[in-house]
Amino acid sequence: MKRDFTRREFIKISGMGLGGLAASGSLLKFASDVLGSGNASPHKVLRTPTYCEMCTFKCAGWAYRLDGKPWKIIGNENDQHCYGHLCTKGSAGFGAYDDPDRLKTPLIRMQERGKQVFKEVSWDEAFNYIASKLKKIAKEHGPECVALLTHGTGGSFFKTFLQGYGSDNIAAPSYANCRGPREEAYLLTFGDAISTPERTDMRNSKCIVLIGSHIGENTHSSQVYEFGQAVQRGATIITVDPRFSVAASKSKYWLPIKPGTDVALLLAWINVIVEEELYDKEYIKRYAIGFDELRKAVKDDTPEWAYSITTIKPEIIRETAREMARYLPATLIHPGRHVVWYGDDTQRVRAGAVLNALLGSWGRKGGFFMPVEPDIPEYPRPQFPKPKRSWRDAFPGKYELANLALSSGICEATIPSVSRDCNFKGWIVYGTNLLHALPDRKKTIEAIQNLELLVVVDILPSEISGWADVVLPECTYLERYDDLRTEWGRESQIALRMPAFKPKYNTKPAWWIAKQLANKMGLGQYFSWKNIEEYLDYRLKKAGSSLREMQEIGVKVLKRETPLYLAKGEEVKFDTPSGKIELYSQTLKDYGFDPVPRYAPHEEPPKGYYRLLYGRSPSHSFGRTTNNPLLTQMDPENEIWINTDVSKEWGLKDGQYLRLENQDGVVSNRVKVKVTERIRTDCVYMVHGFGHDQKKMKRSYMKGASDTGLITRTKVDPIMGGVGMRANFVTFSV
Ligand SMILES: Nc1nc2c(c(=O)[nH]1)N[C@H]1C(S)=C(S)[C@@H](COP(=O)(O)OP(=O)(O)OC[C@H]3O[C@@H](n4cnc5c(=O)[nH]c(N)nc54)[C@H](O)[C@@H]3O)O[C@H]1N2
Ligand SMILES: Nc1nc2c(c(=O)[nH]1)N[C@H]1C(S)=C(S)[C@@H](COP(=O)(O)OP(=O)(O)OC[C@H]3O[C@@H](n4cnc5c(=O)[nH]c(N)nc54)[C@H](O)[C@@H]3O)O[C@H]1N2
Ligand code: SF4
Ligand SMILES: [Mo]
Repeated sequence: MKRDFTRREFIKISGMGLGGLAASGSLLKFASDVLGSGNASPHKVLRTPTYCEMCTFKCAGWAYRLDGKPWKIIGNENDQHCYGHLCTKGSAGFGAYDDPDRLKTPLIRMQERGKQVFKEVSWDEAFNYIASKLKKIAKEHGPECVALLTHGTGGSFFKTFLQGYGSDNIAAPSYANCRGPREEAYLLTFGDAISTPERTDMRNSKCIVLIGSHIGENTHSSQVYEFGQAVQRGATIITVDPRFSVAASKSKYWLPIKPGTDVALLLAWINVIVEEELYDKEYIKRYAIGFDELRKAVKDDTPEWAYSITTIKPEIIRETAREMARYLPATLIHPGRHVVWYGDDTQRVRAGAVLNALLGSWGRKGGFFMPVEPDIPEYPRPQFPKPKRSWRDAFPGKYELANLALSSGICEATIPSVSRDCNFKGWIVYGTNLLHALPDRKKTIEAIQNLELLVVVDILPSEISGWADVVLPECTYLERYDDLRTEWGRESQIALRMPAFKPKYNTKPAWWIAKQLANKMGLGQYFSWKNIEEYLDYRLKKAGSSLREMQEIGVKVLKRETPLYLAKGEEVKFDTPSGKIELYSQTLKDYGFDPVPRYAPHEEPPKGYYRLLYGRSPSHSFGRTTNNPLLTQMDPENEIWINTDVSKEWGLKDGQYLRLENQDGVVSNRVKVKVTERIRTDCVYMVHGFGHDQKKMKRSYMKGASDTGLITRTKVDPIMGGVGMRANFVTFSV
């Protein structure tokens, strides 16, 4: 197949030189200048609104066709997820559309699971197969024994399907394996979550503290954009990271902390701010409870104490604490995003939340703004049946502070055990490659082997699809409508995704798949709309717009009725049990946890081993883009970062290949060595999303190594079940 872009053309469009951020609006002008406008032009330029699905941040943009062919995708300037700037991956959306390895037609498994022997079937055959299995499971075990594992927009239609069927067991790895502890920590402290996009007011911050968050490599557009604005304004950036990240390179202070010891640093900062009385006294007095208990708890957590644990010098800890206080309340301790590190993650993030409270940054300019979101009624449908059981029943007395279902919990509860009266029998998997997203692959495969039905809805023959009984090929986001984007932010906004192209091959959008399957199951009443246009138009009219208007504008900004920040001296009731910001959490105490975060040491790497750290490439989203024809040209494989001294000790050279072996004897694929001063000597680092072992994804097959494969050990957060994945150590096998 002929591709539509050359590499050079793509790099130009995606603006790689700008730290992963793409240029945008000006290209539009370029288009009309070069091509002429009006009837005289020999070329036809058409644009349709979309929001991006290259990751799940949903930046709104425009997909351009030139003479009917893919041309470029750029950001929508009214969009608060991206401010008109898509990241490199977002600009490469046509690569997903054009990938010749895409799933092309529904498949049913013919031989044992994992052998990948499938027959091509019609949609109707696939639906008949799934419907008969689902009916059997409902009859024999109850509909609650089916779970939906989902990540991505179209998943919402399968949620409706599953709830109509009678199960509420809906989980996303982006909770237990990503940001769950963050949401729970902020709920416990301030009574509200951080969510997506983050309510961080970085564009106005005077001081930003990044604990691990590697913004710039993590390229969520508005986060990078606002961070960039802060850097340009000369805000103080303090980055805590064992690795000299891109963010660290923009920072006034880089604190190369010993991995796993951040709680000690955070407590020492709290100690300095409390003991030197640098906190926002009026704010704390008015809004917070538990200050005296906090002061008592951190009394001995001095910078000198923290030095021996973190390796960060006491004078630097004091200096950075004073710097934070100097700019309060416009100081932001960034809450992080992928926070499942060491199993004490809710407490670590809570220590940051407590620090934010002391600095008075919640609800204040330069700290955290008060987000708003559109309130659009659902399309009318009957009440869902009330499930008799939930995933929680599989874990009596555990993870009671989790507010969402745990993907890892569902996986565990699928493996038969005498202590459970029901195990999961069916999974519907939408847009999540569980063999890369969940650690401990052996366990994931064991769970899968105990299923009576595994349905995978994907665009690519991902590893998880290889284990499916039925594979349903979705069309890419550029070929479909989806539900409205209604995420919160500074403004209340609605964004529309509509097709730029007809679906290629025999692929279909999620809304169609879920609706057809519902009809087959006799659940059509939950999808009573005629087609997606009618569904969207109904909802949009309720919000004072219409499908027609949205097709023109892409993003609708609704009037904001409430202030962005707290007013001076405003009385506020926080949504916590006490109605105040809880520096001391009685809830945690009641559940048997530390009411004020405390430090506990983590296991050290054995001699000759290094802690395995992982993160993001600016030009890939997890493993979902590592087969993208445009992006693989830029970043074809990952590397293992090894400190220069360590490389000398082992006689390793930059650019050579080796294998990694973890503490349990698991050996990785071959991976290229990057010798660098930019990482400590006690750890190594790699980008997640490489090392695919799915032959059908030709460009990514066996390219680089998989961090997931090496993560056989986890540390589960006892508070909410988040799965800490940085508990693994590797050595080199040359
Ligand atoms: N080892 C390790 N594990 C991790 C992480 C890590 O860094 N290291 N990161 C964690 C984090 S932060 C998160 S959020 C999770 C994310 O992990 P996942 O939830 O698995 O997310 P992705 O990898 O983005 O999902 C990929 C799947 O969605 C498919 N897909 C892409 N677009 C579409 C579409 O439009 N429709 C459908 N139906 N499918 C589509 C892709 O082909 C791919 O199979 O992983 C977590 N797990
Ligand atoms: N380009 C791109 N951008 C993305 C994504 C993507 O796939 N690609 N995924 C998105 C998603 S869903 C998420 S959740 C985010 C994840 O991105 P973030 O939330 O920003 O990153 P983390 O995975 O928490 O952290 C990675 C960093 O933590 C450092 N680190 C490792 N161990 C420690 C430690 O013990 N202490 C400290 N202080 N630092 C440590 C690593 O060196 C690395 O720099 O990125 C989002 N943005
Ligand atoms: S951050 Fe990038 S990949 Fe993610 S939605 Fe935005 S443009 Fe797309
Ligand atoms: Mo994530």
